[in-house]
Amino acid sequence: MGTENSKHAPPPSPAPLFDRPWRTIEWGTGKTANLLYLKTYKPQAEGRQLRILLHGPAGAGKSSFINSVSSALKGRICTLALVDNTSHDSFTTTYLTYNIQKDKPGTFYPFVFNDIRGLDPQRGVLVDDIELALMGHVKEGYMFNPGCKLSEGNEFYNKSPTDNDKVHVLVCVVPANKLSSMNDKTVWEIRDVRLKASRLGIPQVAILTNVDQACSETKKDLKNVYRSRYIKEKMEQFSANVGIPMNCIFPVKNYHEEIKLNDDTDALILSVLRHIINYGDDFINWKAE
Ligand SMILES: Nc1nc2c(ncn2[C@@H]2O[C@H](COP(=O)(O)OP(=O)(O)OP(=O)(O)O)[C@@H](O)[C@H]2O)c(=O)[nH]1
Ligand SMILES: [Mg+2]
Repeated sequence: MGTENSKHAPPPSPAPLFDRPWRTIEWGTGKTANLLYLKTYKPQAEGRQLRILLHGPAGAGKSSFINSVSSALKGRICTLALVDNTSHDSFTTTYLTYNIQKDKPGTFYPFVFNDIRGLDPQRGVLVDDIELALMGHVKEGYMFNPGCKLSEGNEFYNKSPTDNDKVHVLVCVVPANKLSSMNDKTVWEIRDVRLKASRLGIPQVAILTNVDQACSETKKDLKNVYRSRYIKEKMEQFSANVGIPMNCIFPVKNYHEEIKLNDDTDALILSVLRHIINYGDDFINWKAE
């Protein structure tokens, strides 16, 4: 009878964690090498800066990522970009550039972040406006209008963008814990933005936030993030849906409730940031050739 039952028993579910991480990073104090690299990074051409544009669904953690990067670089929790805890419309509505100050007053990192209104099936940023931002046509302080694209006659339309106004890396931010329930229109728009950026030659990276919410093993210990079967599946699913290759997709846990830094959280954020900077640097050097 035992044999009869076992014939119909479902196959055992795979263990939530792989035996070994499928991607390696330096955890804990191993972040020091990345920190040094980022603190000393300088684009080859004098006066150049890298512009990194974050986009993605409303509430995905775009503003929190800017704060997490700034915190990891400064060595203390920072709240540069305003974050909201209620999930309705996009909280960020305006096009704003975030500069991160270096240790010495008046000095800044040569990379900046742009925060943008979130994608949303009803009241989200228009894909056409994201394309204008990629090309450097959107001026600082523009309040996105979900009903109508920024027109050339508008005072916030930058008619002659400089190289520094243009975007050098596009980062798509999506929450790992809500990927399965993401609206079809949003997935389609992410793909559309990707195609538009590709036509401009702009490198693209995706960040999967909220890995702590998506996987309990990762919540217990962030070092499990590259051992988590679930997180890897989510990354593969996102890659298949929007076409971004796996080596350009990175899981992240943002600082969201902490008042003190954590070495592992920093290590993951700084390793992602180093990849973003490298992709952007390759792009500006390629454009300069
Ligand atoms: N647990 C957890 N919460 C996060 C993480 N990232 C962001 N959050 C929380 O998610 C909520 C939304 O984060 P925001 O950074 O405001 O998201 P956003 O993409 O800027 O949202 P909009 O500006 O509204 O489009 C906030 O309550 C954050 O604290 C994360 O990695 N883990
Ligand atoms: Mg925001």
